[in-house]
Amino acid sequence: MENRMKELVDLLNQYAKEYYTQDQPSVSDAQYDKLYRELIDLENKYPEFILDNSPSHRVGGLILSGFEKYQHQYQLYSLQDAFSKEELETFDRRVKADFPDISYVAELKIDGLSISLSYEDGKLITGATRGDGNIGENITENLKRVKDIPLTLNQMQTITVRGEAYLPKASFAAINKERHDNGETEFANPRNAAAGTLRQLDTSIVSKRNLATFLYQEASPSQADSQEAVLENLQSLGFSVNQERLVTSSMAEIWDFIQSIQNKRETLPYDIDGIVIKVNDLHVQDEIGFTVKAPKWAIAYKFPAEEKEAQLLSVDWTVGRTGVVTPTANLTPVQLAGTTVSRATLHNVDYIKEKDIRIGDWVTVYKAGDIIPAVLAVNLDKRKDQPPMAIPTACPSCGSELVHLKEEVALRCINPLCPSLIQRSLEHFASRNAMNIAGLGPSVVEKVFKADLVKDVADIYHLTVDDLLTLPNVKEKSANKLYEAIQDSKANSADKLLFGLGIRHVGAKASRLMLEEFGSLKALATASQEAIATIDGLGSVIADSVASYFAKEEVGVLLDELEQAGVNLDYLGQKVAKDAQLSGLTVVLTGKLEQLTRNEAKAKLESLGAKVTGSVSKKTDLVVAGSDAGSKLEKAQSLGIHVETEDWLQSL
Ligand code: 1X8
Repeated sequence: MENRMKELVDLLNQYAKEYYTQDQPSVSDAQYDKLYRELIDLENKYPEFILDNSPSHRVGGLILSGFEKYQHQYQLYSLQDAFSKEELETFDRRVKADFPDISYVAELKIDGLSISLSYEDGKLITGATRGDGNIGENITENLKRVKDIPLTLNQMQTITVRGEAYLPKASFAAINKERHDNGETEFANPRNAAAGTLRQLDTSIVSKRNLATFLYQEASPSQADSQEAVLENLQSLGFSVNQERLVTSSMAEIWDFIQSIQNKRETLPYDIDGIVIKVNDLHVQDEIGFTVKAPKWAIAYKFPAEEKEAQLLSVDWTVGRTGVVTPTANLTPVQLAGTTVSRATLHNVDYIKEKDIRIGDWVTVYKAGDIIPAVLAVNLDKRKDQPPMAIPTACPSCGSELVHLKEEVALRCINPLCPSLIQRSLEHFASRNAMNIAGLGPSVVEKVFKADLVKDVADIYHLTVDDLLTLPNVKEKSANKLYEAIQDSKANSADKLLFGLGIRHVGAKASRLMLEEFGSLKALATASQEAIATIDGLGSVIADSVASYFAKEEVGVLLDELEQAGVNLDYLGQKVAKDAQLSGLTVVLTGKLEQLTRNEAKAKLESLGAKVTGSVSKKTDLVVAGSDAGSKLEKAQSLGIHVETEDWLQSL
């Protein structure tokens, strides 16, 4: 029996490897399933013979309660970046000044998540995320469910290896399609999807998604003499190793390699974001050494942001809450950095005029900051005889004349009664960092506005449950909830209200500073521009804007209406703080929070009187640490500072 079980395990592992990493299965799914069932039957009968590397360890859901921190035995380093041929040549000269005869290995830089795997006597013991390079998270159970990570090695070695976990482009597309069909939010790119998957507390989700890996480093001291030998060794131990690489002493050849990879980047089944170049000889690596953060014997060439050509079909002009009218391009769909893009920002009118962008043009599109699609330039060679783009002169929402203020790039609707502007303002008023009225998002705002129930922010406080029940598709439960949320918001500290009014240039922080100083909205409303401008951290632009806002007659009327409706106009921040639980304490937040956003946690701490700062020092009284907390937590521990959890914060 034992022999048959071993045979089955070896066969199944071999087939899985063919299927997942070589993309050439030698047996059908049905044949695989048959063998797998035979193995499971045997394992059920003879649990004492279950092998460490049985594929049965990879399935079966576990619900974890969280991830523990994992202190890396060997630090994970970052890489120095290069963005041009010149920077690579500088690197090459520096290395060769001391070691003229060395060669390099150029490898693909995988756009995934760095992982570290530790094996003892050939058996996988822990798998962890990179974290800050010193402390990561122990995600062993999830990594065991990544099918190309060997549970046991081909030799009984004790070794720690490093690599990248990624989601193949095709799997990413399939997951997003499913999420789309289920009405769930889609992942922005394969990297985010991979990160989201590895942070799942339900391990069965990892089993379902086809995460894969490429290993490229031995972190524990290596027997090998060169990086090339390390890669060969990793492969013979059973790891997935990327085959696309070049060993050469010539930076010119590396540059050609970079070009050739860049040309076929799109056809690769996974995302890459550059090429890593390492000194091949490990002994020379040792001699060259490290900076605090990165090895001096390696450099990462980063590809320029991906660009695609698409045809500009039409432009939507939309009015924001400040009246600014922004153009968005509708494009022929293109694949860009992992997603399908069919809309992209055109920024503003001046941008369109300056580049003379016309409907029907072929334009290059890229993702700014790798996330937001934007139009970069026009391909004039492909222009036919389109006329220049018609710039609207009337507001697309209310039809009133638009203005193009001097010194502004934007086109504005200055009609304070513009429906679009009012709806955006109401959305802003209800948003999280303003009055935080849950349930009053864009679709409900549109409904109450169209039903003539709400024309300005004060009207929100006159809404009754019966009013809400007249709206299309609003049921009793949600009407009651929204009504309660509106009532609750009346008690907010007035800095939330001030921010919610959406005065130009006035953000959440400026709102708080002004109310700390003046104590109430009424006092601020009668303050002079000069008095406001003296507040530390504010400038004359904000002061001008605030003073002229409150000078308007209709604003006075609005404040009266809010007050009559029972909305609090006083600043509550300090008052609460004086005798509050955390009064006078300096608190640092670190790590990822699960239940609160960082802003909410900060607001809660501040409402309890704490001062929240960004870095840990001897002056820190308390650290609240979420998951994945790194150097700040370590520092707190070394200084003997009291540490609390998010649950503790929630319990206050
Ligand atoms: C990060 C990465 C490296 C490699 C591939 N992909 C990455 N994301 C490689 O060496 N082939 S090395 C690395 C690092 O050292 N931070």
